[in-house]
Amino acid sequence: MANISKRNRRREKEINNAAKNRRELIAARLSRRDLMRMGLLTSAGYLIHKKGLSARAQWGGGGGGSGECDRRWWNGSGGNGTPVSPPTTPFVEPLFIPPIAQTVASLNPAPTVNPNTGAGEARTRPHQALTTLPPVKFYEVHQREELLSVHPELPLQRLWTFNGTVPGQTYVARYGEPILVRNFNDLPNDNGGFGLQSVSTHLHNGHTPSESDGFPCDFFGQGQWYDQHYPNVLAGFASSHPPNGDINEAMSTLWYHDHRVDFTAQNVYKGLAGFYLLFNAFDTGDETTGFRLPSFPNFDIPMMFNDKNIDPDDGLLAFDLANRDGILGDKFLVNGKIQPFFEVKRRRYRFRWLNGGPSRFYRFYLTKSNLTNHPFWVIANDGNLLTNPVQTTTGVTIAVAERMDVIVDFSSFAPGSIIHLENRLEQCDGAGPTNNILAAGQGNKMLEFRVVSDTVTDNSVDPATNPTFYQVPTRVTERIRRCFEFDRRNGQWVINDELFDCNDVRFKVKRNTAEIWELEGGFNWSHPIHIHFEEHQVLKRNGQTPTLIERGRKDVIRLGENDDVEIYFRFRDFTGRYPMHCHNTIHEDHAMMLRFDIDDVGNNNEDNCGHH
Ligand SMILES: [Cu+2]
Repeated sequence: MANISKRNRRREKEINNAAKNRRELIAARLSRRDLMRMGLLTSAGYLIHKKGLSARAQWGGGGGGSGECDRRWWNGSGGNGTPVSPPTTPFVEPLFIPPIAQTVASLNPAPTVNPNTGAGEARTRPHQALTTLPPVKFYEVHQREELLSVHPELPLQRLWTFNGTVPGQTYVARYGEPILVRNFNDLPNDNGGFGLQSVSTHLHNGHTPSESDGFPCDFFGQGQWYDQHYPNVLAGFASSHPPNGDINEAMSTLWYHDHRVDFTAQNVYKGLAGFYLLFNAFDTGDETTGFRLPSFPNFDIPMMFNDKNIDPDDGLLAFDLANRDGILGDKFLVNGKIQPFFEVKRRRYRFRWLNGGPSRFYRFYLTKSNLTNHPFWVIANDGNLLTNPVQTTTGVTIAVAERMDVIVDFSSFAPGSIIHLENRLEQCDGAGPTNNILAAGQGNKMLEFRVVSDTVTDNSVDPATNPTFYQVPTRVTERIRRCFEFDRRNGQWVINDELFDCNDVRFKVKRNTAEIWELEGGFNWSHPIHIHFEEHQVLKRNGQTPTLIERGRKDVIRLGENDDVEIYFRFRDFTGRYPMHCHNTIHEDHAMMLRFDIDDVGNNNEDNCGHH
């Protein structure tokens, strides 16, 4: 920073001032729609620059595609005028492992089928399956503020937590064991700069009845609570595969996160996310049984990745509402800590990698100290276990909300070896990655693995022996084909030209039927699209058979520039409302999402393929 010219210093000041002004708007809890109404946004969706809101507009620059990253300093670390975060020393703190959620003996008042509004419950619809799939475990979770450290060289942060930690407590669930979570909103009156004290908690990838799904418009306020019933059943249990469901629909790495309409990005950025792991008789959590995957919790480690910005003035987490394209941070967090280290023994580990957002795409490599790649095995994507492990020496890409379970074997390393988990995917702004792969050592180092000398046994399966996990579920003829274009209109984000509206049922799916959807991406933007309730199979990507990693089941589909993807679904067992949305949480809030309902009639809306 020694050779920065005076002009650059002035520019840096402008960026900081503009960011400060924007933060005041954010602290006022104005949504994008409020800003539009107040005339503070241009028709293209940028904040007006007259009042010193948009550093980007003043400069006239802005990150846009490859080559622009060289100019990143001009636009701030995250592009779009975000100030550069203060420096922090990497790899000084151990990886934080979120605690396992503990049950309570009972809940008082006892859960009821109908919403217990008299006692403060915010649910609006009765439970569909509380009596047929009665919960055998009960949890009580309080969403509350906690002062937490993201790095020892930064002040404590006022984060929003589930029971006190970021990520929140990890649920360890089993198929055949329904649970009920009583979720309290105990968030404080002062939001500390950003975040809305109104929440809806979604269990991402759950085959969950609608009223417990965490639909974005099922939000609830401070002092209220909401009972969420997670049946932990395999899809098809009450339809195609009675009574236990289709084993080939088994899931393993789920996560939960806030999904409050219009405010998801802020609330998740503030900390409201955690893991939910599902085990069964095959994926047992014990490496001597079933598929013999590395034992939980010692050798089976969930890792949530986030990139965030820190205000250089006060060292506190900064959220930039104006950054409508998507927020890129210049600080990289694993399980809530900036660049931690993790000591590993000389054996195999299962890592459950989750891109927690808000907007960045990653491509992860394991970089050895001689700058060569350590190969690893991908055993699961977000649709969970693949048919067979897939080895990679060229990394693995993870879009927001995607998960990749990998097996890494450290047995060939000498004690004292250092390996870095490195993101080498170049991305200059929220629009999406450039798809340039940076050279080893030139990317973002997320985490440092330190190999320790302890002797250790390893009873886990060797992926090189090509074990078989689940088959891709068999298909039935689809009832209908629907088509969706994901695009940008007037600075907002639309699906088939429309913004999200809680009450607008865009189409109805007939329960227990199959559908094929065609999803089409727009020019110059990447969108990780998530559809709630049932996993899909990717039939075709741009007319081609998808890769081995994408071929099985998925719950997030990556739509790159002008991509055309065909996916297949069944919608079984439960009814109600669900969303499809972009999981770049900034796009989602502004308002690339739609509502569809599952009922026993269905309709044929949005089937006008090729005529948008
Ligand atoms: Cu998007």
